[in-house]
Amino acid sequence: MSFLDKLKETFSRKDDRAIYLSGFKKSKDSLGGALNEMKLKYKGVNDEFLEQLTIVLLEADVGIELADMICEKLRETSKLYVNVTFKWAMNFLIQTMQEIYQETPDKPIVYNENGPTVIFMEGVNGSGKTTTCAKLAAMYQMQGKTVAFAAADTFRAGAIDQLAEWGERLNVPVIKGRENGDPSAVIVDACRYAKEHQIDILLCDTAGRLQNKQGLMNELSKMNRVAAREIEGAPHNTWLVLDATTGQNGLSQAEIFDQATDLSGIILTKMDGTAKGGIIISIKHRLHLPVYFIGLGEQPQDLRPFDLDAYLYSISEDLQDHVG
Ligand SMILES: Nc1nc2c(ncn2[C@@H]2O[C@H](COP(=O)(O)OP(=O)(O)OP(=O)(O)O)[C@@H](O)[C@H]2O)c(=O)[nH]1
Ligand SMILES: [Mg+2]
Repeated sequence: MSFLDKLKETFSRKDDRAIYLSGFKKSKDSLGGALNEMKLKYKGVNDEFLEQLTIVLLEADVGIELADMICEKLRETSKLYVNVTFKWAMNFLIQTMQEIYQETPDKPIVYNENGPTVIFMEGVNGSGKTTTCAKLAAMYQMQGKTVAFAAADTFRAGAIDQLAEWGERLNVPVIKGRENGDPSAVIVDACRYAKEHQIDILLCDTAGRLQNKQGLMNELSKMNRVAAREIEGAPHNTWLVLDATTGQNGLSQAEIFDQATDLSGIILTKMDGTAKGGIIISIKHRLHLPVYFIGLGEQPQDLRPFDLDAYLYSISEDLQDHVG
C-alpha cells in the first residue's frame, strides 16, 4: 500500500475529520491544485519538474531551504528507479514532508495538576493574540474549565478594553492594570486572582512589540520570573501567535521570540485567508516548535486543533484520485 493510500485509510477512520480538514481548504485548492496540474505538464522527475516543484513549494511557504532539500532528495532517490511515475513522486513528497515534521516529537500542552495553568500569548502586533485568547477561552469553557484573562498588553492604547470586551461577551473575568503600566504587575495580580478563585486556565495577553529586541527580552523575562514566583512552573505554556499570511517573515519572527523567551508552541492564525500552511513544516524543522491550533476567523468558535495528517491529506486528497 502506498504512503498516500495509508494516509487516506488512517485519516478516513479519524473522528471529527471534517473539523480537522476545515482549516486547509485553501491549501487543498492551491497547493494540491498546483501539484495536480504538474501531472499533466511533466513526464518523470527531470530538471523542469523539480524546478516547478520548488516554485509550488515556495508558494505554499515551505521556505527555500526546505524546498531545495526536498527536491534534492527527490532527485537523488528517483535515480534509483528506472520508471518514476508522478504517483511515486507525490508519495515521496508528502512522506518527506511528514518525516521533516516528525523529526522531533511534538511536546504536549502542559497542564498544571496543582492549580491554575498559566499560558502566555506572544507575537507581533496584529497577529491575533487577543482574538486567540477569546477563542481559547471559548474552547476551554466548552471543556468545563474555568478561565481568566490577564490584560498584560498595557502598551497599545485600547488593548485592555479589547480584551475586556471579550471578557464580557464570554463571561471571563479580566485582570487589568493601568495603560502604560508594568505588565509584570498585571501578571502578579492575575496569578493571585487565579489561585484565589480556583481558575483552571489563565490566559495572558501580552504586547507585541518587536522593535526593540532587548526591551522585549527584558519585559518577557520579568513576566516569566514573576509568574514562576506566584505559581509553580508558570508560565506552563508560552505560545507564539503567528499570522499565516505573513509568509516566511513568520519564521524570523518565531526565531526572535524564541531567543527572547522559551516558546513552547505556535498558534497559526488567519488560515481562512491563505494557503501558506507550509510555514508549519519549516518552523517545526528550524525551531522544533509544534503548531497546536489554527485560527480560521474572527469569532471565538473559529479555532481548530492542528493535525499534521489532516494537512497532508488535504494537500493530497485530489491527487489520490488522479494519480496512476
Ligand atoms: N480572518 C481572520 N482574522 C483574524 C484571525 N485571528 C485574528 N484575526 C483578526 O486580526 C486582527 C488582529 O487581531 P488581534 O487579536 O487584535 O491581534 P493582536 O495580536 O492582539 O494585536 P495587537 O494587540 O495590536 O498586538 C483583528 O481584526 C482580528 O479579528 C483569524 O484566524 N482569521
Ligand atoms: Mg492584542
